[in-house]
Order: sequence, then structure tokens, then C-alpha cells
Amino acid sequence: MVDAADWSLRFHRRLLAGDRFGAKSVIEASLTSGTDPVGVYVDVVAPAMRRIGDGWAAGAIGVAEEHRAAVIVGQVLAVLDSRFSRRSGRRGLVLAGAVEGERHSLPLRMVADVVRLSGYEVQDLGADVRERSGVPVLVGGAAVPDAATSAALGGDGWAADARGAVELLEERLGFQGG
Ligand code: B12
Repeated sequence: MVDAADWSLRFHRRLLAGDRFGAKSVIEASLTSGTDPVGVYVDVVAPAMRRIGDGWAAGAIGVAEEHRAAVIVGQVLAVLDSRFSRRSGRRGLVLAGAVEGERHSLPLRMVADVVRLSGYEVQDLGADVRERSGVPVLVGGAAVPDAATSAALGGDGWAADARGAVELLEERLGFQGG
């Protein structure tokens, strides 16, 4: 059986090759084999992107390959979009935004989709958002490694990944079940 880690390695290879159709095929195959959409994001796509980043940081791949991989992932997320829009959004409104100066919008899109799938209405404001309102602020992403860092930045809650973000919302806002 091919598990999520194997799908992620295959996906990573297609990203490195700049093969967008192959990359989409890997994602479709992982879904067909039983990986759920959240698993595709958290266990297949995200580790592959982190591996791309590690390769770039180590000088094994160039900035062009890294950018190309990000574009392909954007296309893959667009294809998966409908799988994250089943629910009605009755559980509350969540605004998603990357802080000022932050251009890593793909991780945010993934968190937004997973939260949406859990029944929240999510408005994704994208990268480089300047405003901060008076509502509870949940913090996450690669630049914020733990809850202590989040608290030091003034966050009201922290999660390591998109699944954790949903748990955090339920804990914080008291919404239980689906
Ligand atoms: C693609 C990419 C880019 C793209 C972004 C495209 C886009 N539209 O998103 C571009 C080319 C723009 C880019 C630019 C830069 N990048 Co970049 N990038 C990446 C890369 C390869 C993948 C990012 C990604 O999609 N990861 C996959 C996601 C899904 O994983 P994730 O971040 O872990 O997300 C999960 C959790 O963090 C959590 N989460 C995320 N957000 C939130 C929010 C909340 C509220 C919660 C609760 C949870 C949560 O849930 C997610 C899903 O489970 C990473 C490598 C990496 N390690 O991720 C580098 C990386 C993040 N980039 C890096 C760097 C250095 C840069 C640049 C400074 C490079 C430069 N010199 O210009 C710029 C900065 C631009 C800016 N001002 O923001 C470094 C950051 C190092 C650091 N510690 O700060 C990394 C780690 C690469 C590396 N290994 O060095 N980058």
C-alpha cells in the first residue's frame, strides 16, 4: 500500500521536475487510494513543499525551481478547491490573513480550506495584511514554531498545522462536532 509519505515523495519529484500534470495526477491517485482532502494537504502537499524549501536552503535547487513548485501547488490547490466547500459555514466566521510583509499565502490557503471544510465561513485575505481587529487571533505557520512564540507576539492561540487549527477553533470558540 502507498501511504501519505510515499505520495508526498512522488509529489515532490513531480514538483522538482516542473511537471504540473504529473503533480496533479499524483494528488488524484492519492485521493483515489483513500487519502482524505485534509490528509492530502497536511501529509502530502505540505511535507513536499517543506522538502522543496530545504533543497533551496541547501543550494540543491535554484530559486526558479522553488518558484515553479509554488506555482504548481497553487494550481493543485485550485483543482482541489471544490473538495473543501461542502459545508455551509454555520459555525462562525474566520478571517485568514498573513501578517504584513509575509508573502507565504499558500500555507494560509491550505489552513483556510481545512477550516472551511469543518463548517466555518472563511474569508481568506491573502498575503501582507496590515489590519488587526479586536477579535481573538490564532497564530501559526512556519515562522511561529510554538505556543510561547505565538504568545510573545500577542496571539491568543497557536497550532502546528491545519488539523490543529480546527481543534484550536473548537477549543477556543466552544464549537463541538461537525
Ligand atoms: C513556496 C515558498 C515561498 C514562496 C511563497 C509562495 C506562496 N504564495 O505561498 C515565495 C517564493 C514567495 C517565497 C518567498 C520567500 N521565502 Co519562502 N518558502 C516557500 C516554501 C518552499 C514552501 C512554503 C509552503 O507552502 N509550505 C507548505 C506549508 C503548507 O507548510 P507550513 O508552512 O508548515 O504550513 C502548515 C502550518 O505551518 C500551519 N499554518 C500555516 N499558517 C497557519 C496559520 C494559522 C493561524 C495556524 C493556526 C496554522 C498555520 O498549517 C499549515 C498546513 O498544515 C518554504 C519551505 C517550508 N519549509 O515551508 C519556504 C520558506 C518558508 N521561505 C523562506 C524564505 C527565507 C523566503 C524568502 C525570505 C526568500 C527571499 N530571500 O526572498 C521570501 C520571503 C517572502 C516574504 N516576504 O514573505 C524560508 C523561511 C526561513 C525562516 N525560518 O523564516 C523557508 C522555510 C525556506 C527555507 N528552508 O529556508 N517562499
